[in-house]
Amino acid sequence: MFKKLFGKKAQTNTVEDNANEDSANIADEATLAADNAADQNIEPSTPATDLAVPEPSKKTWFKRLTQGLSKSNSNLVSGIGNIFTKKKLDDETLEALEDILIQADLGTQTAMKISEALAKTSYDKEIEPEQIRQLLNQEITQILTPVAKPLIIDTKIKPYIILMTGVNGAGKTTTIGKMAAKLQAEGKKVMLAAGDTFRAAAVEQLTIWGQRANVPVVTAPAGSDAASLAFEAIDQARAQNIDVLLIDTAGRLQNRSELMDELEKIVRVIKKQDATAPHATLLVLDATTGQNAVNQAQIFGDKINISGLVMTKLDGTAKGGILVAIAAKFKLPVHYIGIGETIDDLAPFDAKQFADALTQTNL
Ligand SMILES: Nc1nc2c(ncn2[C@@H]2O[C@H](COP(=O)(O)OP(=O)(O)OP(=O)(O)O)[C@@H](O)[C@H]2O)c(=O)[nH]1
Ligand SMILES: [Mg+2]
Repeated sequence: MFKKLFGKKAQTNTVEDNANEDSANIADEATLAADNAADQNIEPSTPATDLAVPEPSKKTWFKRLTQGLSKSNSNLVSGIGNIFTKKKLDDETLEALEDILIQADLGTQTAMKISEALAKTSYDKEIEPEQIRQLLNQEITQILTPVAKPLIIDTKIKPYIILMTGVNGAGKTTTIGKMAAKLQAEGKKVMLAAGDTFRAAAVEQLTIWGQRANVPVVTAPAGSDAASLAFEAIDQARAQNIDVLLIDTAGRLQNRSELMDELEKIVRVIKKQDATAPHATLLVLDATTGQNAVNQAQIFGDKINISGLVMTKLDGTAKGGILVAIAAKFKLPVHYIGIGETIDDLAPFDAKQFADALTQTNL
C-alpha cells in the first residue's frame, strides 16, 4: 500500500524531482522507506486519559525561571558587586568584568560589547555595581529581543511537521512531550513519531509522554529505519487529519558524520512526502553544556536547515548566559526554554523576562 501511495506522489512531483540533482537516489530511498515502514510493524498508540496541562501564568513562570537561573544570576550579580565596590572603571576592572561575563558563558562578543559601552561613558569614573547591572540587563535584552520568536504553526499546513534534533540527552524527547501538551491544550490535533529507533527505551519514553499529553504516538520496533518511520508517520497523520506531527530523532553528536548523514536522509525522505516539510526543524540545546552548545548550533546548522532553537536545563545551571552567546552569534529564533523535567516546565522564550532573571537583584 505504501508503495502505491508513493507512486502516486512521485508522478505529481516530476518537476520538483527533475530539479533535484539527487532525485533518483531520493526516490529509491523513499520507496525503500515506504517498504521498510510496511515491514516494520509501525504502530500508532492510542492516547490515555486527558492529562493536558494549562499554560502557567506569566508571574508564576517568572518566579520559576528566576529560581532556575539563580546560580547564573548570583555568579553574575555577586561578581559585579565584588569588582566595583568603590572602584574606578579602569583597564583592570574592565578586564575583571569581561572575565565574569565570559565565565557566565555570555560569550566574548557580548563581554567586549558591554565593556566597550561602559568604557565609552564612564572610563576613569567611580561606578556603582547597580549601574553595571542595569547596563548588562539592557545589553542582554537588546541581544535577545530579535530572537525571541514564538513557534507559529501555520494552520493552513496539515500536518505541520516539526522535526526535533540535537545531541544525546539534550532534552528532545522531553521537549516533544511538553510541546505536545501545549499544542493539544490549544485545541490542535497532535501526533508524535518515535523516530529515535536506535533504542527500545527511547520508543517507550516517547510513548509515556504521548500518554501524559494525551496524543497518539507512531512507533516502530527498535532497530527500524528512522526515515521509514517518519515517512509512515506522515501517512498516518494525514489519514487521521492531524494538525501537528512532532518527529523525535535519536541523539547524535555533531562530529559523528555518519549520524549527521542519517539525519539528512530523514529530512530527504520527509520531503518526498511534502516538499515544504519539515515546516520547522528545531535544534534542542542543553544549557549545561555551555560553549559546546555553540559548536552544536554551528554544525547542525551547516548540515540541515535549522529553523529555530529550544534551550533546555536552564534550571540550576550557572551557564544560563550561553543563550545570550548563541543569540548574538547565530541570530536563530529561540522558541522555547525548558526549566525542569515535568510537563509544564517549558514556556515560550521572553527576552526581557530572561534578562531580568539573569541580572536582577532581590528577585
Ligand atoms: N533539569 C532539567 N532536566 C531536563 C530538561 N529537559 C530534559 N531534561 C532531562 O534530561 C534528560 C534527557 O532528556 P531527554 O528528553 O531524554 O533527552 P533526549 O535529547 O531525547 O536524549 P536522547 O534521546 O538520549 O538523545 C532526562 O532526564 C530529562 O528529564 C530541563 O529543562 N531541565
Ligand atoms: Mg530522546
